Amino acid sequence: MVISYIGLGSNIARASSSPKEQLEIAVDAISVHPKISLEKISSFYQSSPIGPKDQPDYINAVVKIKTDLDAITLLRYLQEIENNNGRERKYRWGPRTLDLDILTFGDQTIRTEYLTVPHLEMENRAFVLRPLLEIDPNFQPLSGQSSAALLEKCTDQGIVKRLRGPIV
Ligand code: A4P
Ligand code: MG
Repeated sequence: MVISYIGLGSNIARASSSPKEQLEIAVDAISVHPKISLEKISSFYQSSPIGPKDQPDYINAVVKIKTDLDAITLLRYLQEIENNNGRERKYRWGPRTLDLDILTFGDQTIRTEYLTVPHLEMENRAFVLRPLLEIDPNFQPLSGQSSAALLEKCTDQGIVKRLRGPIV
């Protein structure tokens, strides 16, 4: 069993699902996999877009799972959930109905064409750090810097609201 953290994000609605509902659907889909056990879900956070600014605010969250899957199989499953929820890949860091990123996978370092773990940007992003530290205050940043120092560096990233997470 490996512990993995997954980052969730959405900033465009799909049919009748708001970004918040898209995240709830994704959490459900992650939790029903027979080889995934959902351990923790953070609150949902509203954040300004990082990257191109001409897109709506995001809703972000982080979940902690335990799994028997290997990393690439987990990635494929997450991509299947994205695709089932109307994900289109138009341009890097552009708006999306659903984005699921593997932040960490046990203590593994993976650098392949399809998968980079730990996620390269995770320690620079308040929308990852805030929910991650909410569910695991003792999380040790892999860069060796303190989580407080990392958060301090991204205070200007406009986390504007904290929404209640899904009821589980
Ligand atoms: N890939 C490599 N490593 C991973 C990983 N650890 N987890 C590959 C998931 N996928 C990984 O991803 C492109 C390819 O990355 C995949 O085919 C997979 O093989 P994508 O989801 O299609 O494209 P993307 O999301 O546009 O690229 P990227 O680099 O994953 O973007 P990010 O880093 O996810 O950033 N602002 C706010 N406030 N909140 C957000 O959630 N998200 C982004 C997207 C930009 N700005 C944001 C937010
Ligand atoms: Mg992504």
